[in-house]
Amino acid sequence: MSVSIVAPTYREADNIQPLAERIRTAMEAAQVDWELILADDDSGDGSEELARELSGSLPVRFHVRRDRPRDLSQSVLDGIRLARFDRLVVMDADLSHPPEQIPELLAALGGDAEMALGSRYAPGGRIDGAWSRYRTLNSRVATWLTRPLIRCADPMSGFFAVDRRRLPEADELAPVGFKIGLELMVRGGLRVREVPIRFDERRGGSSKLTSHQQLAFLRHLFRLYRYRFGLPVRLLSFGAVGATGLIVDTAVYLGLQAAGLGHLLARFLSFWPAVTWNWRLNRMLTFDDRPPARAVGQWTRFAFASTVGLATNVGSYAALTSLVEPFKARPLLALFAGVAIGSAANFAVANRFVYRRRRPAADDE
Ligand SMILES: Nc1nc2c(ncn2[C@@H]2O[C@H](COP(=O)(O)OP(=O)(O)O)[C@@H](O)[C@H]2O)c(=O)[nH]1
Ligand SMILES: [Mg+2]
Repeated sequence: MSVSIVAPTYREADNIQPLAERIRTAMEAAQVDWELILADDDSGDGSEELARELSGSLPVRFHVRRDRPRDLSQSVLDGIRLARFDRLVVMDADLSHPPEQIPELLAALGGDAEMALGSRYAPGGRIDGAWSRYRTLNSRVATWLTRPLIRCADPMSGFFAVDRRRLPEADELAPVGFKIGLELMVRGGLRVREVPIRFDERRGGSSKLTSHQQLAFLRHLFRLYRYRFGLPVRLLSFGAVGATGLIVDTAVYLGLQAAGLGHLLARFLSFWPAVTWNWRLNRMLTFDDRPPARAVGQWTRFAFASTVGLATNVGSYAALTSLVEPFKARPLLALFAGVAIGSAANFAVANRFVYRRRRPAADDE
């Protein structure tokens, strides 16, 4: 049996040698042929030199991504591409994931299990070392947020075994940040078998899990929800963006009047910053899976979509209050209905013509 072990690293110089040695001991005992690929993000802490030295006596390879924002998931995907064997194990390099349990993961793979997941929360799993209450809560909340996507006790674990041939193609994946395992499970639709593990406190170095990473996680979750649930998630996102746009609209409208402008002019002018705000946020979030388009053209199309939305909004208000019996006596209800219908029209045009699925030739950079 043979396995490629991929460990993402960022400034793990203290841990690389003990990691490689513990893997060697464990693999020799289990008679597994192995290689360790350190998927590094240009740590610049001597890891590279160290790995080169180790590679004289152990099957250790070092891969560096340079000149790109660092990203654990992308590093792991690079490592997977480079692997010599199809049977893969992904694990952290900080000795949180015990190399001694790699054989158990490999044994759990196969049959109807397409991924064997090292699980801290499955019965029998445990966490050594004192976690702060904040860290525990954080981990629990993050796990709970994945419930609609995947049914397993520890989907956030970064310790797993998979067969490369079962993985989705790289262009079907869009992970950001730390949770490559979750990405593979959800987009690959992999059947998961959990193996309880003993999770250790990291040995040397320091954790890279920052608030920036947590934000990246929310973004990653959003992408996975959109992947899994499609239109409703896109609509929700579009609606939430619209609600923030309304705040911009109102603030500018009030600000301009405070500066001495008349209310009609203020109303006309405040529409544009709000449109611009919405266009930008939808580009960054709601439709960030669509191919990139030139900003000016896309803004113009979005402004058009918003005008259609506004016209539909006001138009349906007028129609409902003058033609439809229950609304005649309830103008506020008609206002809400107008907002809903207008937003739907806005969305429909944006979805079809603004953030286009495929890039038409005329819009090429
Ligand atoms: N390539 C790469 N590896 C990373 C990056 N951030 C963290 N890692 C590695 O990913 C693993 C888990 O990160 P860690 O900081 O221990 O996160 P924590 O276990 O959630 O505290 C470790 O092996 C890190 O060295 C990154 O930006 N790029
Ligand atoms: Mg760690």
